[in-house]
Amino acid sequence: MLFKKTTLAAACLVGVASGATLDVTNKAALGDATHKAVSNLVSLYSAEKQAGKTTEGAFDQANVSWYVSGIIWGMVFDNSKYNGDRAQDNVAGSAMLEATFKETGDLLGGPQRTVQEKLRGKWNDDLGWWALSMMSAVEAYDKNVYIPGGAKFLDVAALTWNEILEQWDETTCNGGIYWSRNREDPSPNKRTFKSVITHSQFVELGARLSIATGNTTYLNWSDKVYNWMKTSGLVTADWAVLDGANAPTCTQVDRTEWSYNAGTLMGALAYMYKATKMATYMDDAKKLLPAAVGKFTQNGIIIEPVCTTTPAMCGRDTPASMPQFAKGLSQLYLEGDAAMKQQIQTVIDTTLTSAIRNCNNDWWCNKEWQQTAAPAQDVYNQYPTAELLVAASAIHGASAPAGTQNGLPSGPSSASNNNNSNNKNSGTSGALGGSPTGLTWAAGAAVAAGVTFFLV
Ligand SMILES: *[C@@H]1O[C@H](CO)[C@@H](O)[C@H](O)[C@H]1NC(C)=O
Ligand SMILES: *[C@@H]1O[C@H](CO)[C@@H](O)[C@H](O)[C@H]1NC(C)=O
Ligand SMILES: *[C@@H]1O[C@H](CO)[C@@H](O)[C@H](O)[C@H]1NC(C)=O
Ligand SMILES: CC(=O)N[C@H]1CO[C@H](CO)[C@@H](O)[C@@H]1O
Repeated sequence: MLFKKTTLAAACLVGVASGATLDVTNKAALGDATHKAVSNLVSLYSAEKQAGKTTEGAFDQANVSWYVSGIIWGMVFDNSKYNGDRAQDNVAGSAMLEATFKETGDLLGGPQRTVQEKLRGKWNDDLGWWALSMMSAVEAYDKNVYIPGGAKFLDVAALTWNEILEQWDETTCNGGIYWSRNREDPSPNKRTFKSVITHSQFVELGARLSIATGNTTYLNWSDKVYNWMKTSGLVTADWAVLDGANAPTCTQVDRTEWSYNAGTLMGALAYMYKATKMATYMDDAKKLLPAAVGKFTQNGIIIEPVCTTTPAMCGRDTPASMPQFAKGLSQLYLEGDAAMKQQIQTVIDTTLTSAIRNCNNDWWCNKEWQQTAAPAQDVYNQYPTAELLVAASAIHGASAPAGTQNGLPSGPSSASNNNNSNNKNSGTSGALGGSPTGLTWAAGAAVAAGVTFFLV
C-alpha cells in the first residue's frame, strides 16, 4: 500500500510552551494530567485509523516503528493498572486484536510466520515489547481477560515467550537469544546479533508470566537468561548494561549504553524479585540503580548520553528510549527498599518537573525533557512525557478522573466485529503447555483478518 504522507508538520505546533504545572502529590491532579496526556496520544491513533493509515494495530508505520506502538499500548494498560483509568483500554484492545491476527492469537500471525519474521521485520525485541504490554493488561484485569474478539492476553504473552525462547542458541556464545529471527539475513549484524534488550525483556516476561500463572518454569528460564547476561559480559561487573554482541563467539561487543537497556533490566530485576523473593535479584538491582542513575541523569533529569557523545546514533525512534528508563525506575520503586524509593522518586519528580514545562494546559507535550521546547501533536513528542506521568502515577498513586472506569468487557465473545469464542490458545493446554509449532492453525485465518502487507 502507499502511504499518504500527512501534511501535519506545519499544523502540529500547538503554541509556545505554557509550562503546565502539577503537584505530583495531588492524586486527582496527577490522575487528570496522566489521563489527558495518554488520551491525547491515543487520539492520534484514532485519527490515523479513521484516515486508514494504521496497520497491524500500530500507529502509522510511515512515522512510528511497530514496536513503539506495542510499547504505547502497554502504557495505556499500565495507566489502567496503576490508576484505574480504563478510558483508552478498548482502543488498545482493538489494536492488540489486529496485532495478533484476530482469532489467530499470535503476533507472528500463525501460518504467516515466515513473512512476519523476514519481510515484516518482527524481531524478538519487537515481540518482547508487545508481550510485556499484554502482561500489563493481564495485571490491570486478571489472567482470564480477553483481547476483545481475540485470544486471552495471557495466552498471547505465553505463546510469544515460547517463540522468543526458540531463538535461544547455546551452540554459539554459550547461549543467548538472537535479536532478529532471520538467520538468513545477509547483514551479519542482523543475522548474528544477540541484543541485551531481548534478554531483559525475556527475563521480565518470564517473571510476570510466573506471577500470573504460578508456573515456575518461566522463572528457571529467566534466571538462566539473566545469568547469561552477566557471564557473557554484556552486563559488566560494574553494572554497565551494554548493547549486545555477535555470534558465534560474542567477543565482538557493541558497548553502547542506552538508557532503555538499563531501565528495562531494572524492571526485569524488580519483577524477578517480586516473583521469587530471592534477595540476589534485589541485591543486583541495588547496585545497578546508582550506576544507572549516575550515567543516565544530569542535574537529576533523565538523559540519553549517546545522543550527546554520538548524535548520529540517535534517530527517529530514540524518543522511545528514555521513557523505558523511567518505566523501569517506577517498577523498581514498587519493589525496592526505602532508600531506593527515595532515590527513584527524586529522579522521576525532577525529570517530570522539567519535562512538563513543555506541556500546555491540555497536556500536549514535547519529547524534550531538559531544555524548553514547544508542545507538538505527534507520537514521538507526546509519548515520552505520557510514559513519565504513568511512572509518576505508579510511584505517587493517582486517581482516575470520573467516567474513566469502564474498560474491557469480560468474557470471550465480547467482540464488536468477531464472534469466534473458540480461541485455540485458551486454557493451559494451548500456548502455555505446548510448543507453538505443535499448534494447528486454521488455514487462511490471518488472511481472513484482512491485514495489508507492504515491504519495508
Ligand atoms: C510523519 O513524518 C513526516 C516526515 O518526517 C512528517 O512530515 C509528518 O508530520 C509526520 N506525521 C505525523 C502524523 O507525525
Ligand atoms: C459469526 O459466526 C457465524 C457462524 O459461525 C458466521 O457465519 C458469521 O460470519 C460470524 N460473524 C462474524 C462477524 O464473524
Ligand atoms: C509451564 O510453562 C512451560 C512453558 O510454557 C510449559 O512447558 C509447562 O507445561 C507449564 N507447566 C504447567 C504445569 O502448566
Ligand atoms: C530461579 C528458579 O526458580 N530456579 C528453580 C529452577 O527449578 C528448580 C527445580 O527444578 C528449582 O529448585 C529452582 O529453584
